[in-house]
Amino acid sequence: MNNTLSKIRINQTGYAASLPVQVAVLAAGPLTLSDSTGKVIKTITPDPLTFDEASGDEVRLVDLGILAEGEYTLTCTGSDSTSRTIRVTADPWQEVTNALIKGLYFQRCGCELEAKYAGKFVHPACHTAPALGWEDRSVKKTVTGGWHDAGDFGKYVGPGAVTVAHMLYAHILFAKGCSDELNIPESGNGVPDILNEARYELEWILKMQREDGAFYHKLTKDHFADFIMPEDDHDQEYLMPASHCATAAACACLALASRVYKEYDEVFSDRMLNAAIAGSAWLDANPDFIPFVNPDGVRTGEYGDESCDDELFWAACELFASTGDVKYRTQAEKLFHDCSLTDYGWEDVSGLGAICALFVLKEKAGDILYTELKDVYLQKCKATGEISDASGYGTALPADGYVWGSILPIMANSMSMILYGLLTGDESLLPKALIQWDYALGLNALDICFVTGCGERTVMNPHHRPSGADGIEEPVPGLISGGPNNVHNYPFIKEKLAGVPAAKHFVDELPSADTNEIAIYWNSPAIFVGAYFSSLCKKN
Ligand code: 9MR
Ligand code: ZN
Repeated sequence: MNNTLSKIRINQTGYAASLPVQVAVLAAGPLTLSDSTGKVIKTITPDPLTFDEASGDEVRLVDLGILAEGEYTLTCTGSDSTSRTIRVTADPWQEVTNALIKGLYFQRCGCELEAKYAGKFVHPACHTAPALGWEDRSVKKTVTGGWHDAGDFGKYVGPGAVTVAHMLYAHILFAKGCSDELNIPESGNGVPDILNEARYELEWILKMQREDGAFYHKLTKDHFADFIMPEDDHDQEYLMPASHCATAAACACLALASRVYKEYDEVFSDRMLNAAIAGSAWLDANPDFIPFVNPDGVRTGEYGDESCDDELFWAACELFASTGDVKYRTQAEKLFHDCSLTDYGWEDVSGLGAICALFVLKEKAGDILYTELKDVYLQKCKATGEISDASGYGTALPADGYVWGSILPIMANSMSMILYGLLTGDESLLPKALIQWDYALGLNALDICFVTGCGERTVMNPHHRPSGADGIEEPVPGLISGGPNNVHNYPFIKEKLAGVPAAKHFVDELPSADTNEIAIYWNSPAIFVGAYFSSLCKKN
């Protein structure tokens, strides 16, 4: 990677001819924009640089407006003269959106990744041995399939459920931006590939249900593997204890999926709805919430959660939408006031319930879940826009918000701003929603494109076992790095990055799971955002 950071930060995958071209500039001089013939078409009088707390940079955001298709040069004249090429095309982001969806194919467990789909990133089937119950070793079950969660080979129900939900809602709301064929084994079967890929996880989630309706929290070994290929990881996998949060998230996701797949496969759709209803009955019969903690001797991802109310809220909304049974609406109404409504990640899924209420149930949701919820929701979306305004780079994250996987709240805030526009018809937050997408692809304090295989300066050494172990220089493509984190770091990162500001607390180094891991549920909100902006770029 070229190590000199340009003073002009851009979306490295290009810009759309129908949407504002926004860049960040770290140099004070006047700007000129010239077209491919060298003719200056715009001169911009500079606003002063402002101090950006998250990065420590003096920076200004520049909106170049809507530009016709073509290649431009943006030059900052003056003592610190600098320039950068800007490419504008009609539909620039379908490729990266497709890559992000295909990234999940590369996470498939339990099957061979064949050259005709995986190119050079092939590997034989992995993790095919039966799993044992952690608590009851007499339980022996074949639970193959699903996606590896992240840089590790674990498979976790809650994170899998939110990943699938982001993909299904992208399909429901912006099908035009996520309907391409992706060259996966199911391609051409008459079902959109985004749904084919999500089904790979759904089939696994179904296998994670116990006979009494509860869902096991996760399927992992007792420790993380070394940096080996998945097919070389032969240690025993265990079905870890069931949990309330995993059960509620699985119910929600399966109830949602039962509606989406109905037109393609009614039997599969019914299986999912029945599983969701059985899971919900288990939750009703076991109302005392017990947070999941790793059993003694288990060191894989915990995905613990202090509350399940958000999972229960989401499940109630989806079950009401799929069954029409008002008991679920009553449950959701009771829970809604305690929900954030604008979080969409594994820990707080209440935003997915809000999407269900606002975009699926609509008036059917009634006064509380529609009218009242919409008011609260829209106010929160607006506040997200204010966070973006306060950042020198337009990033919708406060300086103290750079947590492990900061890409998630950034993409989540973009989702909220997009949905605000859809609900109100007011497009004032759209440029800010777009800056978050630009952030992921290079408009940031690190001048880095966080999606592997894309952009001029891209992540090369993600914390991802196959990328580290396959002997291929480039990482597996289409995976998004968690990005800067200065809240919860490994000691060696703390030491190495002492004094480095939050938005730059990142190293593109394989051992740094805390800043540079990839995860399925970081890919998926980016898929949602990418599918939306790609849908806007389609002519009809
Ligand atoms: O995404 C999780 C993040 O929010 C937590 O702070 C972090 C530390 O507990 O764990 C992250 O999740 C990891 C999981 O535990 C195991 N698989 C890889 C995940 C991504 O780093
Ligand atoms: Zn595997």
